[in-house]
Amino acid sequence: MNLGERIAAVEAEIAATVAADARAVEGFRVGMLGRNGKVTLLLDELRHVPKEEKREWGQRLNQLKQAASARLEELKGALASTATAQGPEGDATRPALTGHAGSLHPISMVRQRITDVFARIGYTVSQGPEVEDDRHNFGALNFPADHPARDMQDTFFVEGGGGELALRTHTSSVQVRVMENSQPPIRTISPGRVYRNEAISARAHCMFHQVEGLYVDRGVSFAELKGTLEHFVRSMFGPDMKIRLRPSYFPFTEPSAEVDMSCTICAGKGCPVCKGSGWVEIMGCGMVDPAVLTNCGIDPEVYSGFAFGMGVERIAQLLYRVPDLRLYWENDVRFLDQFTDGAFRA
Ligand code: 2U9
Repeated sequence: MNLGERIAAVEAEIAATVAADARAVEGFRVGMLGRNGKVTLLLDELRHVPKEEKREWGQRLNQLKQAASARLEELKGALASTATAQGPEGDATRPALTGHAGSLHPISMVRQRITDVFARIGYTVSQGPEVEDDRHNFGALNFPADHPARDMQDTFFVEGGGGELALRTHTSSVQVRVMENSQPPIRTISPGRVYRNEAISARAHCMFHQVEGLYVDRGVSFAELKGTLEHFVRSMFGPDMKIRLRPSYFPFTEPSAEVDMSCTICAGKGCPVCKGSGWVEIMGCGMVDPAVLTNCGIDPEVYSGFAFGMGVERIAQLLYRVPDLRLYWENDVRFLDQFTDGAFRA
């Protein structure tokens, strides 16, 4: 390499140098400007340059020395500001930076609260697969072969599953598995994600979270179902809440009911949210159909049971007045931060 190329190589090295700590900065200083540093050695070469070229090379080498000195100051400056911001080498009295620690998603928070209410009254928590077979999602739960839920338009079928495998449309499938594998008394809830082939809007999503509950034992009654749900609603929303049950239909429960509670916005007086009725719908429930018990290996002559199901997004919406379901999954910190103690604002 001639002198010009060597100068260019050292210039490039100076520009590319970074230093993570004080040792690296000192290494740069010694390696470039020390007695045997690259810049110093190049400056020495000026002695061997022909007289008529000395002025030109002298200028270039001086520029190189200035570049090395300027970079050294930059590296020192960068190190000083990081130390002040982060470490004890800087200002040790500064409060520690809390950073972006994040926080639980509101749906996780509400799912946990729901789970806690039932855990305190003796319910276990059951989990199961999100990709389910036809028997656990539909067949054992009394869905007839031509039920619309089994249609491609309502359910996401898994490619290659031969029409047998689908994303679960409810977590009742988990409770079928519990009943298949154990005998009463059974008291369990199954929280989890479920999927339905819906157009996404303010009121519907193709994925949401459910908590379903199941209680099977000798002599379980509808009155106990109502008492349990009243306890749940009062634990979640406050001791003055009332519930009412309206007759409904589900393939897996008989009789079945929709559960309403006092409107959280107007406390039952009537407002736009409850459309003037004073009631808002929060969940469904019913007595487990004897055919479902039989399908799952439990004798309906000996045992009876109740079941209920709710959407976690719906419960969170009523707790926090969330106007649009899509907000939950957009990951906009302006929305999420309202459920934290300011974790994202650190
Ligand atoms: C078994 C037998 C019966 C669970 C039940 C409902 C009523 C219900 C909906 C509420 C809103 C689903 O999330 S939602 O769209 N659920 O209305 N779920 S009874 O019944 C069962 C569960 C398991 C073995």
